[in-house]
Amino acid sequence: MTATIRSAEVLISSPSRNFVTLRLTTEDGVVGLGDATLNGRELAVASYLRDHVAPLLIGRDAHRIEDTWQLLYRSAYWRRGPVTMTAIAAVDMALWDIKGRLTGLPVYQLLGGASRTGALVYAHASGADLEDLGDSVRARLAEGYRAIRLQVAVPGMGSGYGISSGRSTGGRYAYEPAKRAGLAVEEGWDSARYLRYMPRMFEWARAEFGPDVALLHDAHHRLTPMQAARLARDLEPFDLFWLEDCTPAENPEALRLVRQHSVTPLAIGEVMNSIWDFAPLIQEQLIDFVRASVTHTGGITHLRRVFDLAALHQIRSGSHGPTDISPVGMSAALHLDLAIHNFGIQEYMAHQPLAHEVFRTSWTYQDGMMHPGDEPGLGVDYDDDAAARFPYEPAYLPAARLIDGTVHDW
Ligand code: GCO
Ligand code: MG
Repeated sequence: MTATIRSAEVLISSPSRNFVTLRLTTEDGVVGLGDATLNGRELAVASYLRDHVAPLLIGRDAHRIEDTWQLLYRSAYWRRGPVTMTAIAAVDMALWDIKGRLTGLPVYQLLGGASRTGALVYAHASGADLEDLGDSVRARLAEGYRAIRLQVAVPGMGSGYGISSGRSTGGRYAYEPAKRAGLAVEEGWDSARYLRYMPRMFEWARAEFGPDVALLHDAHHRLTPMQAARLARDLEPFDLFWLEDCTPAENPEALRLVRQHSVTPLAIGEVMNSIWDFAPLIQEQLIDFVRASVTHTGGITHLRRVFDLAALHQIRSGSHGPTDISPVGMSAALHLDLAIHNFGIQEYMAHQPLAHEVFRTSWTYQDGMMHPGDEPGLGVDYDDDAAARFPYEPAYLPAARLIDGTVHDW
């Protein structure tokens, strides 16, 4: 049984934001889609795929997922890194999609079948101040979410990470990380004000919304190890589901220090991309959730391996699901969420309606849970006519500067 790959196309479209999609087609016309979107660096992955990977795929058997993964990883010689691992991820997803379509099974069935009825997802709420944030949280609660990430502008700083510009009025699609206007927008940052304000925000949130809703927060890599330890300790009374990226992920020693001072659960990893990055954090029990995306971590094949390693240490999954993961990547994440045993939570930032004109998905949302659907493969179709209406537009992630002008982590 073989399914020979006939073509490998790299599709770039921008329905509200940029997405890079790999489409593999077999000799028999079976199509598989993979997400290759690397926010703000989209064309680098597109070139890697078009110029260096596509020629290797033509004529190969689409059924050989593991073999293709190992070939692309090992034969490039230059290993890991976001561009390489995103390109490999796109191929891997597309091959799982093809296998599903060929067998008539949704990918989660190929991964061992459902371990649960649906995946708990968390939504985003943000605000220019607590009143504005309150509106945003109430809107998410009314939509049925049981887990919500809270971000608020810090008084005196005027902004903060993850806040939409202007009042959100509870709007669903208010915050978008990459900005289309020119080169990187620069935002201000003041760790001292932030550290003073976050415990007040969570104290307010628990008083306002009670103990049951799961609350999350993303510090977005901005704190020193001791600042992160202080924040994790100060937030303990408010029982966070997790504190995300409290320090830059590439420094495991920082997390040792945070662990010495706090039991607030930690999630790390959206900027990492391989099991080798996660292994020390997992094996030393420095994190509670693997915060990675299928799209940037070598696809379903590789991320599953990371989750399996995490399972040995009772660490759970917390897949990245911002708008810069395309509906193809989001769907792949949902199939994995359903299949693995050590599922924790799935981020669902929700794409703009325009994105769904290009990507037709079969996933469903109900009462704070999502299900990938039972269509064969990943369950996503790509509409070329719709995509043609939304050509690529350069967009960049912001930069952050401290009050004295020093560039800081965004
Ligand atoms: C998150 C993330 C994102 C990133 C974005 C960068 O937790 O959802 O931090 O919002 O900033 O994915 O491209
Ligand atoms: Mg994050």
